[in-house]
Amino acid sequence: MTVHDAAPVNDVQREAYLRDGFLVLESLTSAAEAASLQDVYDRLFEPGSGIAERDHLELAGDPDGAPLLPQILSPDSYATELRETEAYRNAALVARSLLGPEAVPTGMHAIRKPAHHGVETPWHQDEAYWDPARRHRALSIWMPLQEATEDNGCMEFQPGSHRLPVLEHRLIHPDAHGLVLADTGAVTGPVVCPLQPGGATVHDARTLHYAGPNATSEPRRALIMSFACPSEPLDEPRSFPWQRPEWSS
Ligand SMILES: O=C(O)CCC(=O)C(=O)O
Repeated sequence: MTVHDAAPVNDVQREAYLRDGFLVLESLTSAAEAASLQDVYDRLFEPGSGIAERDHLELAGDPDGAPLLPQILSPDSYATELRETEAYRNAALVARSLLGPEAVPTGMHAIRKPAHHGVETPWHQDEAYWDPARRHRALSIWMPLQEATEDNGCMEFQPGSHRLPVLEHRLIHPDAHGLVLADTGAVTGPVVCPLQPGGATVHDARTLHYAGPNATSEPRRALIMSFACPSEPLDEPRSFPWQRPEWSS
């Protein structure tokens, strides 16, 4: 493990994160721990696993068809093992090191790209999903439970895009829950970030990011751990007309 209590992220890594809006961590936890979470993670996505309807979303496809990009919100409420990990403890240290001591966990989610037909997660900014009337200082730590490659849908980031405002988004599909950037003109030089098991990426709430389709014969499992400082009201609230009405209820 390369993360230590006193210095979870070194100065070079912090500078890179502030400059680029993302960071690759070769070792958030051990490969063994990442692999040990696969079974419990997969069970959550099985029919009848008891996930509440509001927490089991399809991001991309026709909800009546085969899941293309299924997401589970708060998977750690259903499988508390996901919280009792070195990865989560280290993720909190990394988040506090980058955002400051006031950063707190704001939830986990899981996105599983099924073998062969898991589709792309299109370019977007996470903040496009959030309350437009508030200022957000937040990041997400994306940890695959197996190797992540360009073939199975590893993360890609546009360096420096965290300095952009929230750009216009739209729904990927009228019946689905995922957002896509309306115009990908700001994606000028994406950096592809393959990872070995145990590694993770960190990205700012405004960093443009993407993950390709899964063309392999194994599912691509990603656990995303999010952290934020308390949000504050904006003097001039924004409008995000692409959001679904239920997001603000
Ligand atoms: O796992 C994926 O496919 C995309 C993840 C993502 O968009 C995120 O972590 O914000």
